[in-house]
Amino acid sequence: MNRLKGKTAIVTGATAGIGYKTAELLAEQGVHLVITGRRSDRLQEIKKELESAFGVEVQTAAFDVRDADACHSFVDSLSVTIDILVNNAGLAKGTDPVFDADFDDWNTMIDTNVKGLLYLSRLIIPGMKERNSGHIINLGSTAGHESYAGGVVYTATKHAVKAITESTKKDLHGTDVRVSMVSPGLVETEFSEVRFDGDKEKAADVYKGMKPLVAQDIAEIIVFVANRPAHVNIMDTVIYPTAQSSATMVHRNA
Ligand code: NDP
Ligand code: 8X3
Repeated sequence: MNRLKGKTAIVTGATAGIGYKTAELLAEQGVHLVITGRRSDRLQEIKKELESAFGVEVQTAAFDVRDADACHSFVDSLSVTIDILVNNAGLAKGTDPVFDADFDDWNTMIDTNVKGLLYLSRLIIPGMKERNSGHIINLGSTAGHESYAGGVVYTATKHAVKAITESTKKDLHGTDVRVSMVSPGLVETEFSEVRFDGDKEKAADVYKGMKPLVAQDIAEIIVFVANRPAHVNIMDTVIYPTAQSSATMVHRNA
C-alpha cells in the first residue's frame, strides 16, 4: 500500500548516491520533494528529471548544511509543509589514526554529519510537532554501531547520529512524529572518492573483489521505513552487503 502519495519530503544530499536514489524512489511513489546539496547544477538536472518522469513538484535548495544561517534561510524560505525529513547529507574524510589526522577533516565530518543534521532537525521538527505529524529519517551507518581503526571521527559522528536519533524519539515521546535511522555498511557511491579526496583508484579498492550495496538497496529501505502505517516507528535498520560481516570482515575474491 502506498501511504506516501501526495506527501512532501526534504532529502538532504540529494545530488549523489543514497540521497539521489531516495529522491527518485520517493518521487516514484508520488512524493513531492525539496532536494538539497551544494551542487546547484546537479540539483537542477535532478529536478527536471524527476518532475518529467513522475509528475511531482521538486524544489531545490543549494546550501551547505554546515552553515547554520544558510539552514535557517532555507527553512524560512520553505513554501510547503514538510512531512518527511531525510537527513542524508554526510561524508567521511580520510582514514588517518587519531595521532596523525587532520583537524580540518575532523571539523568537516563533525560539522556536516552531526551539526548539519542537528540544525535541520531543530528547524524542521517544531512544525511537525505543532501538526502532530511527520517523520525524521537519519542516515546512520554500521560505523554508528562499531568503531574501526582509521575511523576515529567518522565512527564518532555516526555513533552521535544514533544517540541523536534515540534522544529525538524520546524528546518527541507522546506525539505522533516518527523518528528513524537507517544504518548501511559498504555502499558504492561517491562516498569513498570523497573520503580519499578524489583518488578513484583508492576508492575502487574499498569495493574490490566483493559485491557492495548500491544506493538503490538503501533507498528502497528508506522508502519502506517511511511507508509504514502511522503507528509503526522503525528505530533502526542495519544493512550489510552479504560479503561483509563487520567493518573489517569483508570477504573478497582473490
Ligand atoms: P555521496 O558522497 O554519494 O553523497 C553525499 C551527499 O551529501 C551528496 O549529495 C553531497 O552533496 C551531500 N553533502 C555532503 N556534504 C554536504 C554539505 N556540507 N552540505 C550539503 N550537502 C552535503 O555519499 P553517500 O550517498 O554514500 O552518503 C550519504 C549518507 O549515507 C552519508 O550520511 C553517509 O555517511 C551515509 N552512509 C554511507 C555509506 C556508504 O558506504 N556509502 C554507508 C553508511 C552510511 P554535494 O556534494 O552536492 O554538497
Ligand atoms: C560508511 C560505511 O564502513 O566506510 O558509513 O564506515 S564505512
